Amino acid sequence: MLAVISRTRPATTVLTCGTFDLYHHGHVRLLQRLSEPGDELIVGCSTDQFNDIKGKRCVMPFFQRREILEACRCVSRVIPEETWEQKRSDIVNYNLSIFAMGDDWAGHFDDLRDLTRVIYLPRTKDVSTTELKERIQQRANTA
Ligand code: C2G
Repeated sequence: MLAVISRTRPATTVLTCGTFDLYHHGHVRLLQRLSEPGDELIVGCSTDQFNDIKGKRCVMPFFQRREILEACRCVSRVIPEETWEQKRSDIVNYNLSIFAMGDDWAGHFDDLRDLTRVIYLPRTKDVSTTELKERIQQRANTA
């Protein structure tokens, strides 16, 4: 017999955004934590053009970073992040309950609080894409 799931409360949808270059366990832990409060976790992945605007030099192109995020069990959907401003329309279009980032962005997106809940989670210590790049460079220099 088919079980009918009646949802008594509206779905909780969470959005976070990032570059997610050289995907590491800091990214994994953030996304796992963000998938807990909600029914759906949407990840805005910065396009290569937007990274140029952000002044970020990426190792992996957008399509690879997107593919990795889409393969994560805790991620429901990946959307391209193309501008700083698009968050406001994303919040409305996806009917978001929560916008969340790691606390290295604490305060940066408080202006979105008129539209939705904004939270900042503690970053995972001792790992970053920049640090990984340096470690790879050191290995290359000593190889
Ligand atoms: N992060 C984390 N722990 C780490 C490293 C990163 O929790 N050790 C989190 C960051 O706080 C961020 C997310 O992982 O919330 C993605 O980090 P980046 O790829 O560095 O994202 P960034 O380039 O800062 O882009 O519009 C927002 C921007 O797109 C953010």
